[in-house]
Amino acid sequence: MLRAWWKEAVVYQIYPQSFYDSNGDGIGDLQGIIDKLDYVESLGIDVIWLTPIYDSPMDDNGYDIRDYFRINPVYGTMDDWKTLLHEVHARGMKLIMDLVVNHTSDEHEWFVASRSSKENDKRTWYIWRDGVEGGPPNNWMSYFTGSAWTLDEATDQYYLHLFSRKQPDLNWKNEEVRHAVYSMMRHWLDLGIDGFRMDVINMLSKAEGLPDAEGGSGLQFGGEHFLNGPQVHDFIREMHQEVLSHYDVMTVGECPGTTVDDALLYTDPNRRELNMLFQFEHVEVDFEVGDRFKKAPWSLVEWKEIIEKWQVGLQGRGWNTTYLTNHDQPRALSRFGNDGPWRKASGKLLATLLLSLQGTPFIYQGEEIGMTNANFSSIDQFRDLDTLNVYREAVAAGLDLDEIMDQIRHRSRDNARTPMQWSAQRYGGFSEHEPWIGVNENHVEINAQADRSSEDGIFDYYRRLIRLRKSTPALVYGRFRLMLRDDPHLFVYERSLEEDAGGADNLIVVLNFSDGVRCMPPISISGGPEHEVLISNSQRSGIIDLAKAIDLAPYEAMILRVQNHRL
Ligand code: TEU
Ligand code: CA
Repeated sequence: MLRAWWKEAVVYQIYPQSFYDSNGDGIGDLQGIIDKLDYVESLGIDVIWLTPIYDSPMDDNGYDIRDYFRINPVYGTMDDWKTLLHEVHARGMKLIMDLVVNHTSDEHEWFVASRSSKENDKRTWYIWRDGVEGGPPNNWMSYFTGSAWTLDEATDQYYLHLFSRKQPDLNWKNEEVRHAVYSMMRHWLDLGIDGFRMDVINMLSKAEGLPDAEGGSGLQFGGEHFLNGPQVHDFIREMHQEVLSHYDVMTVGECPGTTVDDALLYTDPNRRELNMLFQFEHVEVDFEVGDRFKKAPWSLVEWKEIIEKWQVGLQGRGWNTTYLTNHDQPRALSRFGNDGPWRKASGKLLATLLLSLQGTPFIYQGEEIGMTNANFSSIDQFRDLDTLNVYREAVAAGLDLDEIMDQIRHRSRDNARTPMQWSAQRYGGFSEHEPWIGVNENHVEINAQADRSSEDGIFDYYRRLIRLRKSTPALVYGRFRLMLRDDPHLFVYERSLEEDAGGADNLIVVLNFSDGVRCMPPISISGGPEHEVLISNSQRSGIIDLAKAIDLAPYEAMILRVQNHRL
């Protein structure tokens, strides 16, 4: 398999407003990130992904960009940003920026011009249509609830917004729009950044004629007409040719509603589109069909199947990311692990999974110290517009609010957006001032300082895992093979690298996804039964004989290497 630096990299995602506040206004900022770069470096990180820090009215926390060339003053200045980039590079790390070009803010000068009159030369930069029978042009729904269309009084036409009404969709069919985006990308690349994370990049192309959606369920109603739409690959290949091919950078496309086959189109290197993508199947395993806020039970067997499908499907052809959470998802520990008595063990178990699959791993801030869901009780503690819209709709519909609050507490994006817990101090050591969103009360026990000074810290386990991944090509490039497929508690797989790929290696990853002691039956492996423990979240070490059954402790995790394999 083709080797590449971005396949071997470990990425750390920073959500700036919640990372570290350097000037005491309650909001994280660029200087705050600079102050914590040593921390990030000490984890063993190669690449930092910064979510949007551009000028924005902050309707959707910066995913509504007013000016692509300016920094939101709340985060600092362009000079601060340049210092940040310099300091990241000085530590041997790289920086990738968020590219949000499916939509802009409605306050972006392009949209201000576009909405001013039907004759304006920016009119066709966005998607405007006449209403139909006194209503919107079609029945598509915004991801944040309600119609995807808003009527603009000035010209009596509707504009399309797949997200909030303050996030109008750009018209990618317009060549001028595409070239304006490309030149903006070149601007940032020429400043020295190392790549882009591309927001909902698979939504750029909308179906011809913008037809009504049929049916009426699905995560984003109408999605069949704009997820992986007809021209999306043409657009991305053009972007590659015009911009990306001229730089040695990494690209990761955020692609909700994408199948393995779609993913191959985006990431097969011969097609010259993207390096890797974020797919969502494994983080939607507990969604109720048609209602993403409703919690459905998830089973490990189903989860393993999804992960296997992606591991095997892209193997040797495309490339993927591995992530368990981000700024849009609940905390992985609360969701797939156990944030009660087994917090540390299950935090390490999830780390073991994250860093032992094929695909570039993305760690989300706080994951490395075992942060949990926000545990908010009242709706006024929430800030996310999506959450607030869902609540408002439920109130309007007269639904059972206790039930809605229960769903929100599990699902809200704010679960991942509470401030980073640095210490047991007031406000978790994140700020001197009351933060823009509440700090989790458990910061008194769960914080970076406590974790790093304890004997069995999660941070240190991540660090060791990252080091192991770096020194073990099989963890990056090895072939994935699922074992014990039907076991409801154990997630066991092999990662193996053949001799011809530059040294054979055979690893087994063993994960007990349950709070009980589980017996792993004997497994037979071509390399023989003797296995050396490379890393473990328990006391286990030395040689293990897999020809015998083994009792695994609750949430036990380990990576083993076949012994008699000659390197
Ligand atoms: O998110 C797009 C999006 O809809 C998914 O991430 C969604 O949350 C997921 O499918 C749920 O499983 C991106 C940004 O990450 C998000 O923060 C923005 O709000 C959104 O685009 C609009 O820019
Ligand atoms: Ca600040």
